[in-house]
Amino acid sequence: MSEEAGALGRRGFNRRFLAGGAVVATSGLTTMSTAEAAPKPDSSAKTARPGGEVRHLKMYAEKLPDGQLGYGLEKGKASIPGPLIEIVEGDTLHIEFENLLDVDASLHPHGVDYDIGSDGTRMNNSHVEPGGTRTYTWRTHKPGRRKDGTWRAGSAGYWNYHDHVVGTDHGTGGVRKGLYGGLIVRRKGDILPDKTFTIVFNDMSINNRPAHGGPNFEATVGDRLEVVMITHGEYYHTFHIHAHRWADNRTGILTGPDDPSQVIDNKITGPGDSFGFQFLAGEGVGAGAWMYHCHVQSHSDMGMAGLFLIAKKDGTVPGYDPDHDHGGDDPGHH
Ligand SMILES: [Cu+2]
Repeated sequence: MSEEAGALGRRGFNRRFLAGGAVVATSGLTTMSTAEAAPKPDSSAKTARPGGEVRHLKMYAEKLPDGQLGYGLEKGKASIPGPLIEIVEGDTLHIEFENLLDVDASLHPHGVDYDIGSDGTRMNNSHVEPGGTRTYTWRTHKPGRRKDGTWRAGSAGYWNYHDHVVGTDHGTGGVRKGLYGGLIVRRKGDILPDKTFTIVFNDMSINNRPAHGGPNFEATVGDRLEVVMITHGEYYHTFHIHAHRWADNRTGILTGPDDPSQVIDNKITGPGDSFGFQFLAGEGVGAGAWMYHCHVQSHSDMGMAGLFLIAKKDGTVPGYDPDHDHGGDDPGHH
């Protein structure tokens, strides 16, 4: 799709595999996924289609020009984070994974259902040798009542995938060098965002960028934004956004006036964690260069910060001073 090429050149945007099957920029058109009627009569938001489809995807692991490692949907187009994968409860996803590295690699998911052969570890011989290909199958299920009467959670959630083989049997070297990405499993009827951003605190970096080079994310006031927040590496962090809040539940959106979820703007997160949420850009506060950062003070001082550049309708961002923006601006660095 034409959006792909543009997305690759823009920092902070990673391509994603949409629930609807199309691959577009993360900044792209959620209208391309199959939307169905909104769940509430007074809602105009687009919502997730019913699950139950079988999808196919090709993924590659390869070395990036700077020596880091990435996953991509096409050869030569790997990124850090890897492509955002988005499916709906009930879907099955077959990923034909080709390893273009000169070492063993794999794809290991969190949150979804899979047979042992799709575990992506050396323990059960589900990794891929250099030059090799393997199809990993991820399944998902809807919530429902078990035979014993207990309630079984559905697969919906903000999850992640990563290598589990490079460097050590835990993929420590692969994760450190960038082999990770976001995985969203939606529930039928979930509200779809205008834009999704994947933010990964990996050791002391954000998305494996240099210190003080955290990615900035561009949006316009009123956009429905979605964050997939993942943590990897050695440290615990706290994720904070300025002037915006979210509900600490599955979606970040309160289900109604009686939803008991705590509304927060700061959340502790440790290695292997992932969560996500949606919010309206500039709601009640307007356009601006709104910071996000790790709130461990020494970590933010060491450069774990970036900006949501939320523009007015005319495209300007009040308070944005590029000279004071230590964010890495290099479009060539994915
Ligand atoms: Cu931190």
